[in-house]
Amino acid sequence: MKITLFYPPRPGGGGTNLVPPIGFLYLGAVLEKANHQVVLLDFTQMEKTGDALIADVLASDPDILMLSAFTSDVFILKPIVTELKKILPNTKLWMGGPHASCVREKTFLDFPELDAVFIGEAEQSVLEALEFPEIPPDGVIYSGNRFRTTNPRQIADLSSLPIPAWHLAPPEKYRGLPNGVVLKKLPYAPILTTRGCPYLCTFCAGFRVTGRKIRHRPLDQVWQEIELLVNEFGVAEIHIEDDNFTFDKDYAKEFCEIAIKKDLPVLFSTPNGIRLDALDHQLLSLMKKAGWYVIHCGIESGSDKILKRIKKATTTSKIKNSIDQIHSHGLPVAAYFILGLPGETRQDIEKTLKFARTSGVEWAQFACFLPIPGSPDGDGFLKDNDMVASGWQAFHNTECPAPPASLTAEDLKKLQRKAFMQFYLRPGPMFRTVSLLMHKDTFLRIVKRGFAYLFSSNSS
Ligand code: B12
Repeated sequence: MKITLFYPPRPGGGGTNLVPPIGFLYLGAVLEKANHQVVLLDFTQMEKTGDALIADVLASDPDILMLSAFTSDVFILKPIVTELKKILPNTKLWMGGPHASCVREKTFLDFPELDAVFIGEAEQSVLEALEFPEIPPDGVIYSGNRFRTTNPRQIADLSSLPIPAWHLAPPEKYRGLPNGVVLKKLPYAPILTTRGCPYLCTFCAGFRVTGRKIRHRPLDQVWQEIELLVNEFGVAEIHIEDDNFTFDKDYAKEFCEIAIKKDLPVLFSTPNGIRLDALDHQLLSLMKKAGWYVIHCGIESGSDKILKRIKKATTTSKIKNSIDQIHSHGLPVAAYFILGLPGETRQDIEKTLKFARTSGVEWAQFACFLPIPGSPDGDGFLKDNDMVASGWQAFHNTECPAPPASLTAEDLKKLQRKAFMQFYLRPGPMFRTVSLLMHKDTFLRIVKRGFAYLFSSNSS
């Protein structure tokens, strides 16, 4: 069969991360192994819309068009899918990925044109659906509400998966805005070493895709992929995008020991953020020797009351100790904070701003809370807000769709601007930023992202 993997465009940039679509590269690999003809059209990095986009899809002449979307992509994807159904009436339209996994059967409310919706990891279910087209596999809903079970699928044994089909998305093409606050070398490539996270953070819906149980890829397979990326694709920096890379410290330590032994010309980063309480001196020392040059972490809030409410399972004093521990290894810290979490007051947010400045972190990113469907906090918001009717536009990642009761979206945007200004308009962060700006690629990336976060709206 001819299968086209389709990732929608993100017009306007809007601070979005342009990262090779890891999930599609896994799907591409299993489909090619089963002798299907696969084309990947990743419009996030092609900057094509309208007729040019449609022409590319038509040229790929698919039997099945596989669509992937974050919730933030839905408002852009809706009219495209309507158009594609008109011009490709005989092509099957399947959707999977974060949005479909989070809203499940409700995906059809926005996309009645779809033939099937896949929930969770889909490497096995796509093969089953191709082999037995009449019977919906577990974790798949066919149009007309036909399904066997709707529990998300997860691959129990990650060693059964092939190396992702990197030839479909050569890292050299991804030079836009990568994930993470800082990046040293291009080209970079994201990889997964584990899937799943057992923590219960109320703002996160990752478990809807990859579940609560951590599964590990065998390290020899992970290193086979890294060697392919470095030797065949010239990758200079590897981004581990796991849900929780350091959950199993022994595994993370062994990863680093192999890196030190192999000594490839490549740097490492975990731009998704790792849990600070998962670190110890031995692991940090190994990470530094292996090629980590910064530690990204999700701190989220500087208020203990809020950390408790979001079930982050840590405290500000533990976080501060971990930051000091990281610094004792000569590594800088890049921290992610969320502003406007449910129940927050202006005072709580001010605590976060202050913690960002006083905790000693070198880099900080402040995002407005997003009520992600499928997460406990998101489901609360969606009960009272009909997003299908309003078209999901408010989920664009530069918007503040769900400010806490005591604040407006505009208040939150102002606090976000204040957070960036107060943090970066200080000698240390300013010096670090200027040093980064000396590099042309980095300059353009940072200016673009800064503008997107501070000033853009999704209509830009
Ligand atoms: C790495 C990551 C990213 C990376 C890279 C993602 C990429 N290009 O692949 C980057 C940095 C780009 C990213 C960005 C964002 N992310 Co993110 N991200 C993740 C993370 C931690 C892991 C993704 C991953 O690799 N999963 C594992 C792979 C195997 O899964 P997958 O890519 O989804 O693909 C599998 C299935 O979904 C399925 N599948 C996917 N597509 C399709 C299509 C078809 C047809 C079929 C059949 C199957 C299928 O099969 C694949 C193989 O099993 C997840 C958490 C998670 N556990 O998923 C959050 C997650 C997906 N991200 C999330 C969010 C909110 C965001 C941002 C909006 C954050 C922000 N505010 O900016 C942005 C959105 C993108 C943008 N506009 O910039 C949410 C998504 C919720 C939602 N409903 O949309 C998640 C679930 C985390 C959370 N906090 O809840 N993210």
